[in-house]
Amino acid sequence: MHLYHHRSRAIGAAALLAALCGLSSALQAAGPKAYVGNFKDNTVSVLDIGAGTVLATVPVSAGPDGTVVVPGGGPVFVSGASASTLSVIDSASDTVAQTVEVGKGPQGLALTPDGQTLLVAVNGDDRMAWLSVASRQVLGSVAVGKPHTIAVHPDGTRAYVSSQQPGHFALVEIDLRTKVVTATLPLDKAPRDLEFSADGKALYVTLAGVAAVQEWDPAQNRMVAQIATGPSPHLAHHFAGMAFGVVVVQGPGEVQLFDPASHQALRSIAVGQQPHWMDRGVDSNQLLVSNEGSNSVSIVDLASGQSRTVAVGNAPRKIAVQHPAGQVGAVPVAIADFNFAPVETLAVVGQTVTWTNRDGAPHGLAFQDGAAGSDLLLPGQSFSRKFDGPGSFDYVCSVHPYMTGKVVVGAR
Ligand SMILES: [Cu+2]
Repeated sequence: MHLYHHRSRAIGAAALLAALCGLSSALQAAGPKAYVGNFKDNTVSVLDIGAGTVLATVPVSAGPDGTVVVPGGGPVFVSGASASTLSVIDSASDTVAQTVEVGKGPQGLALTPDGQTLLVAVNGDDRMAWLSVASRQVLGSVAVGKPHTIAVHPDGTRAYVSSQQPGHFALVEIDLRTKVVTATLPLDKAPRDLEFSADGKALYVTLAGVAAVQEWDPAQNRMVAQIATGPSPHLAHHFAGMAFGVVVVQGPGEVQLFDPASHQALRSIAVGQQPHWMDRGVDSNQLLVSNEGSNSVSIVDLASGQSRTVAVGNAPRKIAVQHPAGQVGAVPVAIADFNFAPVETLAVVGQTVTWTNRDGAPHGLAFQDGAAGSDLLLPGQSFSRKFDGPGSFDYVCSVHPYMTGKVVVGAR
């Protein structure tokens, strides 16, 4: 909580300065940032995407691997695959604010759609752990053999983990509500990465030694198609707002575009050597690709096929772009068994909380601050409220006033 206080003061001071000096347009011109882990330097390069420059080089835990940027100016989590810790970078100052012990050799990281929970593939300890983004406390873990990367379904209900357990390669499905393994889908080769399409209908999987991307149907837990690529595809995705899917192909050093419906390759764009990872840039035509073999990042315009190259540190692997807060999903609260679950909900400024009546009886919502609630929420119905400022917001069920709850909204 300390950190959040600190950050809100810093933002307040910057806004005041901008208002006094008429600098607001200059401040707005500062573009979004991207964070790239340099695996052999034990640093993260912070890029200004618009300017194509390196803003800062931040020392982090050894073997920077999984990287997650919490949208809207939240913290950046970087796993130290050669250590047992995560580095937490404050994205306002681009310095390490905290180092969190998570267990041996943490690799892939993933954020739940509500922005509240970070999932960690603790490879050396054979488990997937989860921690609170707000408190940075490890809350629990579930056994998974040699977990490598993690993909969360866009509806937030489940995660898939690539398991590189020798002799037992698999995709492991975990129910995120109960944190129980619900399926283990065997693979004949070691899985490399897995990503959900933005609509949640496809799970794209890459395997060691297979020159194709496998498309799995998460509704049926089976492989439904293969997309042929050049040698060594690493990461395939269909990002929100893009008309096509994209694959980083390490062998030829390119990004391949494909048609998600027909699974046919469309065209390829050359990037650097041994490209490792990618993220969607500031619009649906921009892609950022880390080039492990040429110590650079390519900022690719998918429409024209043109790209700019930015030099970074030694062996850049994971790259993640800082996206706006609007892309943080709503925080769900269930009304069940005449209780609000959770009773206390954490949110950030600008975030929406959605209550859904999962009981057999009608309930309602009355906020103590007088904001509009709902007199009657029938079973199955939902109510949403967006929180535009920080604070603590108490509420009760308007039908059963003994049912109480609270939303705590923190600054970003
Ligand atoms: Cu009630």
